[in-house]
Amino acid sequence: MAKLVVVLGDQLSPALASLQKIGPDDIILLAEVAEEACYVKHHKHKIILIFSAMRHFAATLQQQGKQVCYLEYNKSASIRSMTDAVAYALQQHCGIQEIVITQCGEYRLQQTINSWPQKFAIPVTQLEDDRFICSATQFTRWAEGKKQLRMEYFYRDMRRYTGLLMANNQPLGGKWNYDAENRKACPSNTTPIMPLQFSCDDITDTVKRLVQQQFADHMGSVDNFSYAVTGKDARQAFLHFVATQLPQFGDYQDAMLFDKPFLFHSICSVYLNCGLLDVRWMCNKVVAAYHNGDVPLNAAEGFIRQLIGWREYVRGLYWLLMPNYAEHNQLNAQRNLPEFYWHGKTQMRCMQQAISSTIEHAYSHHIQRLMITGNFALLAGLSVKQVTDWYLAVYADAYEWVELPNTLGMALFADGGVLASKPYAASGAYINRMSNYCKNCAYQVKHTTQTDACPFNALYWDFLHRHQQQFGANPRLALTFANWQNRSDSDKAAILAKAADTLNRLEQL
Ligand code: DLZ
Ligand code: SF4
Repeated sequence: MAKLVVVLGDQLSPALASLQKIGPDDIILLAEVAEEACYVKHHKHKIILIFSAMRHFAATLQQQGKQVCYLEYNKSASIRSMTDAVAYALQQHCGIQEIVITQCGEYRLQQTINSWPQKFAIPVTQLEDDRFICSATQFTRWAEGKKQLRMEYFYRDMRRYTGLLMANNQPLGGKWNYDAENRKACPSNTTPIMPLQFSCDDITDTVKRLVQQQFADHMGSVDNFSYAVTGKDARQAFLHFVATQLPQFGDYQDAMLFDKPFLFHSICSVYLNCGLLDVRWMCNKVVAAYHNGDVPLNAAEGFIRQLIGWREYVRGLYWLLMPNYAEHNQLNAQRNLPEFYWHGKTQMRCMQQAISSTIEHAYSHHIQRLMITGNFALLAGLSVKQVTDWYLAVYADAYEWVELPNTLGMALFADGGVLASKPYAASGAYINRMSNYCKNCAYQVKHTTQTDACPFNALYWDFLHRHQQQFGANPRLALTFANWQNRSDSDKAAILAKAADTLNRLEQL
């Protein structure tokens, strides 16, 4: 019985459930389609990465003797969606009696796939995506009956379940979490080793020309694309990270430095999230480096926490809470996203740095995403929909299962605290502590109401004042609110007036 095995652009793993037990008559379908390439305006590097990695992956399958139906992007073709692509493949290859697909990463597409049995009148088997360690069912079981779904407790269970960095069912070093040792500011003269860059082969060059022609108005330039597009190169990039950057990743996880967009970050989420890397393989390499004495515990634990903690947790939450999750807007944030999110031309040095790295590399690291662009969006009350669409479009590692909880929940507090116990709101003082941006900035980080005041400062107080009812009783914000209350009425009025003026002039910042 011949099957049509549909492989999506973020499922490029040889170990993918649907690619096991492929018979000689089975057809593997990969399709570059407008609907997937345009549901948000993806950064050019993201499209190059996915199309080129898909083409390399298909070539490897063909070399292994498998039958591949590969549809290259063609703007004028009638095949515009995955559903069109499946219809075409079924028409071209008679005798197919079943469609097989591994569960996809976005609710939007999942709904479409759910409509296939009726549409095509053949069975559609959807397999568990076992590239994640925690299945959706396991996560639901974990969440059952819990009042709060905190990452830390999920993470501890995942450590116990995987045995990673554990001995006798206890965490190595005696502590579960070395978060407090992940917050050092980085000396300005640090010269971190760059993530590996890769030159383009003929396949990538062809895709670059296609992207330049068809997606010219999307963010970024095709000229500086340098991501790995095969599993082999992605693994090399990760091993380079483990050997050269990981030892300092722990200390400087939350640090930011002017013109050092990667610092000690691996950027391997770009590869992991489209399937070029395998999470268990990565974890084992990190643990081995720790046991070899090559990386300290705070670095190994910090990285493992991202992989089996945060990553698996946000994915579990996404599938548990969708589709309602996407509709949350607890703080009623409605303001339009300023244009500088797209071009990066702003005098706020921190925002300029985070956005220019986004434009250049389809990447900025987690603290830039959370505490710079995310924090600004939170303080200014920018539209949740516009901000989440922006994050989904501009980052090469962004698919909705990971992007939505991180942006809507963590950065914007729009889920009302499902994910975070308090809003990640911060004034310029935090940014000044964790970066060297402020001394290169047109604004003065120590000023709040003056003409040259750092916009984050008045916006921060205004945010707290605006949402006093929501957060006033939060014990983690008690000191902050006491600080606000202790100010004189005239001080408060001046700060709120400055914030109102700043919000009126967002485009000019
Ligand atoms: C992101 C993306 C893009 C840009 N293009 C394609 C495509 O043409 N074909 C495809 O199969 N997948 C693509 N993807 C990734 C999908 O959007 C992704 O599989 C879904 O969002 C589910 O996570
Ligand atoms: Fe950002 Fe304010 Fe520092 Fe400028 S002074 S870099 S706007 S935090």
